[in-house]
Amino acid sequence: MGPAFMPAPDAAVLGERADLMIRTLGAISAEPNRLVRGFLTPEHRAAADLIGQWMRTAQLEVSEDALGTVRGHWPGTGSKRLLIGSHIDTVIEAGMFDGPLGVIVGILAAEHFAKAGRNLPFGLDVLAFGDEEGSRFAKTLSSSLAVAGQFDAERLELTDAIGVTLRQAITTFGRNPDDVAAAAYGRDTAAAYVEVHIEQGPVLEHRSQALGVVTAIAGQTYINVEFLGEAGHAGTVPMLLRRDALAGAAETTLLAEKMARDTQGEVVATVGMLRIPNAAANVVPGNVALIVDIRSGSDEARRKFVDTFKAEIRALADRRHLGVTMTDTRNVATTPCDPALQDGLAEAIRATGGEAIRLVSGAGHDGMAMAKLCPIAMLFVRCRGGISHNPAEYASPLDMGLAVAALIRFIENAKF
Ligand code: HGY
Ligand code: MN
Ligand code: MN
Repeated sequence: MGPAFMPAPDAAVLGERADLMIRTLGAISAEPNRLVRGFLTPEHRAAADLIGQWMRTAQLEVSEDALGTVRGHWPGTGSKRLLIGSHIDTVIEAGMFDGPLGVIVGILAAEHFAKAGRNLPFGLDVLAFGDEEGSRFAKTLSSSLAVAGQFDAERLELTDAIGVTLRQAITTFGRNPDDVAAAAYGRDTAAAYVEVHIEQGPVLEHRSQALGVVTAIAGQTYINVEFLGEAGHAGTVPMLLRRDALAGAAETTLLAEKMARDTQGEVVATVGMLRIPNAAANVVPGNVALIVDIRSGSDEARRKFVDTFKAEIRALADRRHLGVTMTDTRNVATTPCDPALQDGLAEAIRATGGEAIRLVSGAGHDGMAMAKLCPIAMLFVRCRGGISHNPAEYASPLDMGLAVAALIRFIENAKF
């Protein structure tokens, strides 16, 4: 069982260590002046190697699966394992904390038990996933879905922007695509999954709380909308005779914003990607595609929003004499966090002096995939100004240290 005495975790010291690790990992990027780390890229390889090194230093047993997920294992006296993880891939021009914070806090918490030689009744597995952001291949969460035993082999044929398939990218990364199935945990092994993540919103800061408990991960609908009008000469086509696809896309973007604002926060909608093939300043755009990201903590509210939104798009396309196609490329239900695990995290936060407020996550996470394997929970860490997916993203060393202390407390009290 190891020594009865274990030093109480020192949040300030742990926070400084976490901060140094975050900055060291944050320097691994495809570009010198901004953080870009895509799935199965050389930067992912370098980051995975660094994570593996930290896990070994923490006295964890390190392995890597076919999708590049690095695992650090600390054995327990029983066969079940508590899975702790997050992702190490990033969006383009990312912040350093989104993803890596959860892996680093997991390593520091597992190290607390490993260095004390304390074998709990369950094992600890820290997981560093490489594909949460979906910034390289169209479908995301491939690595956590594989761990959850839900990887669809068709994904191997997905191609990135230069035509490289996921299958080829796995091989280039040094892994074997035929081994994907071996990445999955058995349901009898995976007791639960806990993810620590920067909040990426302003609630904890507004409530002066370092930590919070997530109640659910908002459901998501992605709609690819494509308008077909008529390209024309910007100087000669009279305004009333135009079939301007970009004007249709612009009206759609403003419609999404207005409809979402009218829900008073129940639904959020974003157009973050718009494509104008053969764009030119002196050409009336004849073809424009956009992706609409729609999220809500309520599946019913999101479904109603999407139905109304699509009807309004068809009406505006008719008014503008545009053709329009709409394809749902993502439809993910709201993912609830396990109530008992939430209570365990709440008790741990209170033990570190917090109020343990509870909130919905508007951002998506690997927990959406892991919930298909086992009960999940998420611990949020205060995010300065609520800014994320932005180099200004920041969590303080002390808040990160409190997250480690709370996770240690959660693990000590957990019963699986
Ligand atoms: O889109 C999301 O919510 C996540 O950051 N991938
Ligand atoms: Mn993100
Ligand atoms: Mn994330």
